[in-house]
Amino acid sequence: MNQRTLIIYGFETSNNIKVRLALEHKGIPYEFRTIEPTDRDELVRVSGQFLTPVMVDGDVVLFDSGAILRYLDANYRDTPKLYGHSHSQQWEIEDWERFGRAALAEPMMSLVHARVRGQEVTPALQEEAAANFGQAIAKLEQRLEGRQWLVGDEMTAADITCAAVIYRIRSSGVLPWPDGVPRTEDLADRLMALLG
Ligand SMILES: N[C@@H](CCC(=O)N[C@@H](CS)C(=O)NCC(=O)O)C(=O)O
Repeated sequence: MNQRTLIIYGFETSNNIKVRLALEHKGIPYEFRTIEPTDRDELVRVSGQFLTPVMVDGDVVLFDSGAILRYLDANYRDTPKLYGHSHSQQWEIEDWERFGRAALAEPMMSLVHARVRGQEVTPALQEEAAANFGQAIAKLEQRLEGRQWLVGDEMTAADITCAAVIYRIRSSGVLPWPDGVPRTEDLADRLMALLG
């Protein structure tokens, strides 16, 4: 497939980093078009909705980071797989991907969405988010004991999803970073090295 250049529209957020990690891991050339978060006219013209990332690959237009990862696996078959090599492995990857999108990302999203809505981010809301994030990180740290990857023996969509969220939380300082989570930090560092 493909003489054309795949395009991603986005800006610096976990879901955009996730898609870029997948493209780098697969070695698929792409152009990243940075949008201004306060001006989404082009995004809406291209994709008919408001959120990033958006992918354009020839005639195919997609939004939602998880949908884009699945599209890449289904259509770029001669590149490293993101969703495993067996039925049961795919289920396990999807379980950890769900964890990355829900328990791990939710504390950050609750604060970001409150700010975007103009709601007051109270100390109580912040404390609740920090406590929930601490619990999610503890689960990840435990899972990574004695293993390099969340599922199987190679990088998958599970690692990419969690690493992008971890990187974003750590670099933005939106939540206090917990002590004593070296395996989680190492996973994020190894994946972020893909972006140079
Ligand atoms: N389910 C979507 C969520 C997309 C999403 O929430 N995108 C954020 C950036 S990560 C966004 O554009 N938020 C709108 C805003 O910032 O106002 C995905 O996984 O791609």
